[in-house]
Amino acid sequence: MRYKGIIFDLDGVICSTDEYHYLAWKALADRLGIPFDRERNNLLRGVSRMASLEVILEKSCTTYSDEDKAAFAEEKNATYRQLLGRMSPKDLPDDVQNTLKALRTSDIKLAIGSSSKNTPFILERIGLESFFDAVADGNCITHSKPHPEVFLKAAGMISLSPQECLVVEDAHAGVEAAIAGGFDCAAIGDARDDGRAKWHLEKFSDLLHIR
Ligand code: B16
Ligand code: MG
Repeated sequence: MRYKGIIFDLDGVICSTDEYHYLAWKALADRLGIPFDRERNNLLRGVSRMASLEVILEKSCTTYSDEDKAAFAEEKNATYRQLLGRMSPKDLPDDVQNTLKALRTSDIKLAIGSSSKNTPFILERIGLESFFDAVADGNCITHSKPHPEVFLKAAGMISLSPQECLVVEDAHAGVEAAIAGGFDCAAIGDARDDGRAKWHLEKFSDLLHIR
C-alpha cells in the first residue's frame, strides 16, 4: 500500500449507527410535528449534530431560539445514546474486523476521523477503544465536515502529512472534507460513486487491494 496512514470515518465506515441516528431524530421530529423520513435522514450523514438539527428544522413552521435548539439537540442525543447502549462488539461487521486485523499486522498507522462527539462511547461499545493509533472526533474540532479539520487533526496525531494518508468515507460531506485537506479518499457506501474520490470501495476489505 502506498499510504503510510489510513484515517477512517466512524459512522457508516467502521460501524453503522445510521438507524439509531434516524430513530432519535425521528422521535424529536414527531414530538415537534415536523415531517422527517429516511430520505431526509440521508442528508445528515457526516454532518454535525447542530447542522443536522438545522436541516430538520427547515421543515418546521415555527422559529426556535438558540436555547430551544440546544435543548432539542440534547434531547436527541439522550435518545441516541440510549440506543447506542444496545451496541456490542457483534455490531462490528466481520469484513471490517478481519480487514482491520490484517492492516494492524502492517506498519500503516490507523486513525479515526469522525464528526461524532459520541466517538469514544461508540468505540467502547464495539470493543475498539484501544485499537487505533489516534482518534480525532467531534470533541476536538471547531469546524465539522465538509471542513477538513478533523482529518488534519488525525494526520497530525499520527505525525503524517495529508499526502501520506488515505481517508475512508461514506458521506459526500466527508469526501469533500478529505479533498479539501489534500488527502486521497476511498469512498464507500452512500458516497461510493462520488467522483471526487480516488478509490471506490464495494466492501471494506477492498482496502487491502489498494497498492
Ligand atoms: P454526534 P461520522 C457523524 O459521524 C454522523 O455521520 C452524523 O450523522 C452525525 O450527525 C455526526 O457524526 C455527529 O454525531 O451527534 O454523535 O456528535 O460519520 O463523521 O463518523
Ligand atoms: Mg460517516
